[in-house]
Amino acid sequence: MAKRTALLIIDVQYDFLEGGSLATNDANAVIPIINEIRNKVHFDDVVVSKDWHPKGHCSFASSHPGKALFEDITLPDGTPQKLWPDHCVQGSHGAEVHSDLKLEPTDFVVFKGQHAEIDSYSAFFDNAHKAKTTLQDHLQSKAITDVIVVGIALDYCVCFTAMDAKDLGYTTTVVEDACRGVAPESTAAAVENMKKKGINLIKAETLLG
Ligand code: VGL
Ligand code: ZN
Repeated sequence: MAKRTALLIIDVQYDFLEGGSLATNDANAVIPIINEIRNKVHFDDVVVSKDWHPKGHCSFASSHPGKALFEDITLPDGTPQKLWPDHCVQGSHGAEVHSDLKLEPTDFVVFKGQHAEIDSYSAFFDNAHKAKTTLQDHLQSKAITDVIVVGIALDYCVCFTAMDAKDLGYTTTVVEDACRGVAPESTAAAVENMKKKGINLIKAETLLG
């Protein structure tokens, strides 16, 4: 099968960037790196994911009176859930992709986390692995064999997306310096888990050099 590569740009939305409700440290630094990768490397397909929650989403601490921010709970269906500040509410400014990120009309936008009762860190499946997004059908329609994953957050949505991509049979690469994580410990653990799974972790210079 001919190698065909997609760039997956994960959740570069205002709420995860500096000043956002769930800002990750130094997050805006990924934007020029991702833009440079796009400018210098040819991709057969580019996908932009958006965390896209309804008001009152089950991942919001505000939806669980008596529970604390960042607490780990179990949802009624048994799925583990960390409780986040309200973020990426459908139609809000915080849910928009940063205007400095270079986008093209041909980019494929995938929405995730739209269902009130289940979260979706991965751009492929919800956290219970019950429902899929539009991403896998899209990549298959483009005969994609390889994915390169960048964006936010390395320890959550980037990691979950890369793990699912690998399970689905894609040759999977994460550009570590084109990502930022929520917390150092979970980021280090995510990197180890991805390496163990056979996901390639590289630096942007490997693509750009
Ligand atoms: C994310 C926490 C909650 C992410 C999304 O994009 O990594 N993290 N929702
Ligand atoms: Zn979210």
